[in-house]
Amino acid sequence: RRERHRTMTGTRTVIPREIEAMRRALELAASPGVPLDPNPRVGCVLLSPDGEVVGEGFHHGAGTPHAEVEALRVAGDAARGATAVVTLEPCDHTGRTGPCSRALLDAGVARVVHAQSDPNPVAAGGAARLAAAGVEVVGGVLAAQAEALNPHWTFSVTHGRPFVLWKSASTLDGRVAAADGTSRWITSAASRAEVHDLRASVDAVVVGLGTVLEDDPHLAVRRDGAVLPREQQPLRVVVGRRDVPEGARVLDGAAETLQIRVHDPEAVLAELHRREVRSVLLEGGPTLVAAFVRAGLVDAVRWYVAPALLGAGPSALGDAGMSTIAEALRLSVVDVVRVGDDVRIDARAIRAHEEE
Ligand code: AOF
Ligand code: ZN
Repeated sequence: RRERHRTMTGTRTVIPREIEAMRRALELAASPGVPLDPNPRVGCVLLSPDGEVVGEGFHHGAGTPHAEVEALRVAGDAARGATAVVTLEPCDHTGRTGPCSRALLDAGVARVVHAQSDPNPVAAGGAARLAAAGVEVVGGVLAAQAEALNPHWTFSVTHGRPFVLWKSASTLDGRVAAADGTSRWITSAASRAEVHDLRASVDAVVVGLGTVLEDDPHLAVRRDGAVLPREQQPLRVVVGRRDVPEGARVLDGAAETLQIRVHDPEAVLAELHRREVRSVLLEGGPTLVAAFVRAGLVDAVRWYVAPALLGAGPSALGDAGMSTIAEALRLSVVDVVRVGDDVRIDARAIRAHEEE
């Protein structure tokens, strides 16, 4: 069975052996223990002209060799005339390391089969460079699987800002605290434990200064009661002009903390993008979240609903500039799950251009 895939230069055929190698490259890219960092997960398999695997490699994180370079090192002379099967279009730039396009050419690789095209404007162009040098290039093979390995990275290099996930927890009647301000333990222990995994899955956790002043949150990731090591913690970000009070728990050194002294969400995200933050978890409060919603900068929502009623008390979202039902921010539900006694809802924002 021969599968056809679109390339930059028309349609070319990919042999089953190459698809199999791409599956292996995807597996390599997803190797456990690879830290989530500013760079994508990438895997590479080198096939000799008769289809033997002569080298394998994957990227271990920013500053280390790219997947292709790893595989070329393993293959040595066997790379001459080989086919490189790689989950991301080879890069064409000198960043923390050199261009993979050049490394593949120098090694005498004859053919490149890649999955996702590199959406990073800084690094892209490898396919064109290789094709211009006479290498056969086929792109788009299992591209959706490759993209799914790096959703936040793909989003952020495509949009020039981090992916924004807003997390909240409320009673069934939408209260995030009681009228007297008490808000601890609205949701069950199971939901609260999950929030730590959610934090561990992003590069930064963002709150407004008001939330720091009112709730004094720690914002560090804990597992089984123990705070994870500092280098595994997402960046804690406090947005607001006034100083964070001395003794606030976010200043305790368990994780790095950054204060951004502007209110404009665009400026906040621009600063985080500059620091190569690919994803942020927005954890309140209502004023900061309202500013993000107003600016169209909430991409997804994770909500825990506790089966409780309060009847009074604040809601999760402040005035986001919507005064009539037609202006509501509409979400599309991705997943609904029971967690302990609570219901967890995952939804993503529907952008104007996605509506019929
Ligand atoms: C590849 N193979 O294994 C990876 C690529 O800072 P640098 O030099 O590591 O470059 C990072 C960019 O290079 C990254 O954003 C992405 O566009 C590309 N990563 N490219 O050919 C790899 N990790
Ligand atoms: Zn590279």
